[in-house]
Amino acid sequence: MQDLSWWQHAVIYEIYPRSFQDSNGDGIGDLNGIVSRLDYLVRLGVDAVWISPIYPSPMADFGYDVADYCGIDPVFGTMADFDHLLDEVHRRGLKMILDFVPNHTSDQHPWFLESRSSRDNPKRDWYLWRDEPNNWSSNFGGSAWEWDEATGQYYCHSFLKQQPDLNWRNPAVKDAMFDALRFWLRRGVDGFRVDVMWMMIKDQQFRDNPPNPGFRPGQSSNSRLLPVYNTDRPEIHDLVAKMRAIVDELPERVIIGEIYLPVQQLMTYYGVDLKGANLPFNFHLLQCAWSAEAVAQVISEYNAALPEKAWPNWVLGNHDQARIASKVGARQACVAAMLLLTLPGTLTMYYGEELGMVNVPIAPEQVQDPFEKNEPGLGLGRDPERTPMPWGNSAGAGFTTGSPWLPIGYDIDVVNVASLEKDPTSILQLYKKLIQVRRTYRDLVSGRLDSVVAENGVLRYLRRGEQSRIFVALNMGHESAQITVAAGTVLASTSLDRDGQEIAGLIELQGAEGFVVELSS
Ligand code: TEU
Ligand code: CA
Repeated sequence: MQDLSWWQHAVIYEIYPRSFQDSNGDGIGDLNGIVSRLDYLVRLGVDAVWISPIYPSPMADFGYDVADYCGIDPVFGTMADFDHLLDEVHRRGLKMILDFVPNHTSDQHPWFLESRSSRDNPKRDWYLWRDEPNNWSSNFGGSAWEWDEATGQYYCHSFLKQQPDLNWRNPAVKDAMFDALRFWLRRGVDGFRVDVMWMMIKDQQFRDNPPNPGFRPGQSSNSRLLPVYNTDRPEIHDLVAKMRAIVDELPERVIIGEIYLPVQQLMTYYGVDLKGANLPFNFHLLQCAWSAEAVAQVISEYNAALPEKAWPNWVLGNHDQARIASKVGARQACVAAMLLLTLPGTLTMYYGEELGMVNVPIAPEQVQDPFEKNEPGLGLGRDPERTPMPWGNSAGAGFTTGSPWLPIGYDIDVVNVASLEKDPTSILQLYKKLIQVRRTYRDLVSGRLDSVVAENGVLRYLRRGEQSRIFVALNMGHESAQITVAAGTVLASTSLDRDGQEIAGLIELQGAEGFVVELSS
């Protein structure tokens, strides 16, 4: 256990900074706000925070359009505020992971302003300019190519037209971006989550993408084509290895790749000799159906595909995905918590997950997300999962004294930190309990995962290492179900009422009940 890096046994907590805590009443979360809530994160028991982008940005995509990789947007604070936050994070024994957005910049980044100023500008080739567009589409709808009247060419944007894609084949781009990584590493950050890692390099010949035979109306328009030539290109792996080498210039740093790919392709991002991403994000739990069979399948498939010595990781939600409690319901959200916190490797939680926070309905006039604005009415918008963290049940939910940038949930009388911290049987207490159990029983982090079985709506599996053998049973259905358990002691149960019980033999699990048992032998 001692030889694990911090990031291997970490529970990482994603903070969407606009929505975590506002400190100055402008209705938008900020760095000083995060500082004021760090003690809560310590009580919760997480090990690291990943903060979505805080760099200067016109906010066309709420920070994923970066106008300066080495600064702080005034809406979030100053560089001094950042240094203070980093100190306060480290003083509490926590780690800080920043979001790095290498695929594209803002169209207001000085590099792009230069690039589009003329065809012979030295930075022209820093972006992807073409005389003719191909058929590639933007993730946010429409063509990936935008006509530039002044210079008579098209530029490529995988997302908004305000997010032009960088040309990662240009050595000067690599140098400039690697310098940005080093800037933050030297300031003391502990790692990076790399935005759309699998999209960074495109086909050199810009070949057209083939149609997607699986496309169905109602899906985003980008799904009409298979992203064969603009994502997951073979050249990406050299680039990821180079980024990893830079992060490894300092000890104990981590690089996490945001990658939405099938399991086999995902695994290639660990790199040759595991010299790629430390953690290619595993999003397979948030894409599968919520049934014992489907989850058993995902766990087994991922476990089997993991390269030798590659470190696993699991995710239940993020700022682009419907909240887990909305997908599976309040009771199953507790089962999901137990599932996540008993799986091997590094875990990532999304802020509010520990409260059972749900998606908040967004009225048309409240929409902020450009994805929803571009492709309205398909349920693609991401505002519902980005609403303010409810700290209390006052008007601004303890999030702001002003008017929040997105509406606050209608359920905050019940779903708020202050109330849930007082309630001994709340989902928040369950999260705290499970995180503590994971800290105590390190075999839950690094032990083997096997005997994964789905039966009668119950998912069960074993975790075992040198110190312990731990049995997990999760009733993913609504009906009660019987299971047989070898003799052991309950370490945690979703209803928080079996803890410490000695059990053996035939046990009745209520609907949506789960428990973690340390087996006696
Ligand atoms: O997301 C990439 C990505 O794949 C998403 O666009 C996803 O497909 C979509 O949100 C539907 O779920 C990253 C960031 O996480 C996202 O917030 C940014 O908008 C995007 O990149 C562009 O930087
Ligand atoms: Ca603010």
